[in-house]
Amino acid sequence: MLVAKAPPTTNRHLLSWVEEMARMCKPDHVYWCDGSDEEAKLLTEEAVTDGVLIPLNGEKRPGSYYSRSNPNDVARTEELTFVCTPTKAEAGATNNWMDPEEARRKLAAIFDGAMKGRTMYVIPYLMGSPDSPFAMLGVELTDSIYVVLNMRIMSKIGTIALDRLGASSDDFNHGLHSVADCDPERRYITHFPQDNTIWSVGSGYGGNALLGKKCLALRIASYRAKQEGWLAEHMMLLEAESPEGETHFIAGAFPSASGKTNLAMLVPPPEFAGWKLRTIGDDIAWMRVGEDGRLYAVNPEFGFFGVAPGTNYLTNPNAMRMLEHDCIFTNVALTPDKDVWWEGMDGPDTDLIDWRGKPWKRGAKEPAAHPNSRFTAPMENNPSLSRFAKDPRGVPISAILFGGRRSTTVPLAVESFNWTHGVYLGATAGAETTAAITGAVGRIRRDPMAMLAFIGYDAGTYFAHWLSMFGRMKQPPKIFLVNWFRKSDDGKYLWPGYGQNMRVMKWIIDRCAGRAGAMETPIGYTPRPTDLDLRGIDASVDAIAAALRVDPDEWTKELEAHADWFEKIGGTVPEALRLQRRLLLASLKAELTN
Ligand code: OXD
Ligand code: MN
Repeated sequence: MLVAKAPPTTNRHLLSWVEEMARMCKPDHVYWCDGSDEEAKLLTEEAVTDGVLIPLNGEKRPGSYYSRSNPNDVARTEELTFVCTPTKAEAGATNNWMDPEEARRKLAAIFDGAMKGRTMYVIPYLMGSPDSPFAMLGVELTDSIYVVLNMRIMSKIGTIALDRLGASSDDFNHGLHSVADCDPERRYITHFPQDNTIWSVGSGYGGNALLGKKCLALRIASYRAKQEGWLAEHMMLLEAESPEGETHFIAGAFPSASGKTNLAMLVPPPEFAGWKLRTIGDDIAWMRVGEDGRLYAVNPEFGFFGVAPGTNYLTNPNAMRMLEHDCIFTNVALTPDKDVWWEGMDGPDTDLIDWRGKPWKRGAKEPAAHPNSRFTAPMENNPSLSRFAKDPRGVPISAILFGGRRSTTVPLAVESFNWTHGVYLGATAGAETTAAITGAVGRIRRDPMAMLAFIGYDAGTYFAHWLSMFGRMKQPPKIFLVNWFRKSDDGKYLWPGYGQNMRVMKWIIDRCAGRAGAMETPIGYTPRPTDLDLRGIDASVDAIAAALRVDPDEWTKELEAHADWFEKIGGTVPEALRLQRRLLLASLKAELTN
């Protein structure tokens, strides 16, 4: 049993805020987390006693636990996520907006007494390396023991964060979270960028409840980055070392659930023996211009909160090894001997218990694991972790990739002509909607820089900020648009994907080093099949040529759709991007009339 002790800080800003929030939420106890292993052991025991966690098979998954959420609470809820800036214009057309006063009033009514009979856990936490001047501090108050145990994996919690805060600073994110009655009608994820505050109520789901991740490290951080001249982005970070010992660092923005984690843990095919690819991050990158004028990136997280279904020894062997011990699994399926299973794994050999806790017969139509079921894994578990993963200075980025799932139009890889054009490619990137996102399946959802759900302010102003970064850099990274998901007319993927993406990565690296060829097209430089190392690939030349093709008709339509997208964002879209669109359209027209 955890015993509440006196607050381990004299910081009066923190103490008075915690008191004020406790007065509103009325918990029975307030417990300050110190982040120790002893505390984690006691919290885990309590979570098991309360039925929040189920211990998994100690031989098959040592140190690992299983959790099942309320079936109404299985994903981020973008429609209930708000940016509460003083004016609606500051939040822009792509965010839900609520007046800050109104939001506080509305949520205070739900928080009022929401923690009666519960404990309020105070989690001081740090995002970013403790030695880095760029780390960000937050304090999350929550009534969820599941949140505490996940935050412990995803950030550095407890004394380490309080020490960094010190006795007098009020520069910390004020995060308040309660699962309350987990009623979707009373669920709100609200951000107050000007006050460095987050209030989240009614959901225990990771992206809504682990406030250090999407809420702080992306929405609030992107707002701050705009004020301070850096970038907080939804990007994986990868180290690639060639057999000759040349190292490049690559950042890649891809919409949720489109293979970002797999790319961050890529295992090259046998023809690329000697190449070493290592993970720095799988979801978030903070990037600043270094003294040498290059763009340096850090991953502020300490763990991976990834989608389980589809992960297997073929798609992501490093992730499978990472998940062998000391993880938390949420909403996957359970085997009779208390191991985990999800769609995409071999088998199952037996009937299962599904993510709702119901018996599941082999061959049943309904998935056994929820499609958005998750693992939470400590960073050190990853066998491909880069030694630079927690370098406080970050790593210098050679290339930035923007991607998305597009079955047509977007070639396997395009290198931008320049920074402005690269920003344009990112600002107009999109992905086809899948069954996991509400709305018509197969429609293009524009997801600029994969940040649609995470820009903490107006999207047009965000594009202008991206453009302005160019002037701060002496050696800007090259920008590429990639698409692993293009299909043939009969619906087959043209490119094999996964580990084979190494071939595209190598071309990208070689372009950065000025070594590889490319073809100039109206929309950017694309590799010709001969520019790619295709030794041993299991795909036809025709399919690869089709994956690489720029079709002027398709692109004319695409650019027309970009006009609608810019229209939707409104008057803050920078003129440089509007002009860029017209320029690209003019080159396409010229090509079509030739
Ligand atoms: C996401 C995630 O939804 O990383 O993007 O969880
Ligand atoms: Mn993500």
